[in-house]
Amino acid sequence: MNQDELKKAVGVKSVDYIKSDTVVGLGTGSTVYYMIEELGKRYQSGEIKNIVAVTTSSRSEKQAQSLGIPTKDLNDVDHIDLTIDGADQIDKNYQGIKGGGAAHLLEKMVAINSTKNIWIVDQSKMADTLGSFPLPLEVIPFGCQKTFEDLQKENLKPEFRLDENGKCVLTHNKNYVIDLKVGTIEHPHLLADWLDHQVGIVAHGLFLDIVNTIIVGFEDGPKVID
Ligand code: ABF
Repeated sequence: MNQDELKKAVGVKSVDYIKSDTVVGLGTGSTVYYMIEELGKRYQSGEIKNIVAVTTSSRSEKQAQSLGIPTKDLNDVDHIDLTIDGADQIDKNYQGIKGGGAAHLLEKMVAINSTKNIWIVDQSKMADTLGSFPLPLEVIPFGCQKTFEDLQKENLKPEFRLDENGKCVLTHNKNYVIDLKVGTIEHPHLLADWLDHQVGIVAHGLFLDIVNTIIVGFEDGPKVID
């Protein structure tokens, strides 16, 4: 199986966890794309009924709506039963880095408001320690050079994420993204705590102690880690 087939296999499998009469958080990314596609099929066939989706990006919102899945804003639901999302890297303690798609602020808000979180990944995302995947930060444009310098002083190896025209990538909320290319994150909780206290940083991509179940795509089929 190629990487895309592994993503599809976990995306399809994860829909088994979505029950009728629930509020579902829909993540973002190429693996989640397959999950939403499968959810659309089962919703249209009536196998899954009466769900409402809270999405983490306009991409996922458009895809869900195009399949007839009703969506609501996070403000308009009183809870989310289950969110299914992708991840960029997961370590041996099941902590994760997300935000390669620059959607981690919305993803984190949806995740922390969810009773249960499932991540769906192909096997290449599993690692011993986090950090070989650059850690994304969403930063406020105002004073971003100061924020950048503070990150440099901490030796966190920041780089602004640029688009193909050399302009700063903009998030859903028109903020910038800085990627930290630290190599190895020995102490994710300490780093998360420090980043949480930097005023110009709106959200970092460390998702710690959030996930309940991980579905990993291997050659011989998806494996569920609870
Ligand atoms: C998102 O999807 C992320 O936070 C992460 O960046 C990404 C993983 O995408 P893919 O499934 O395309 O590898 O949820």
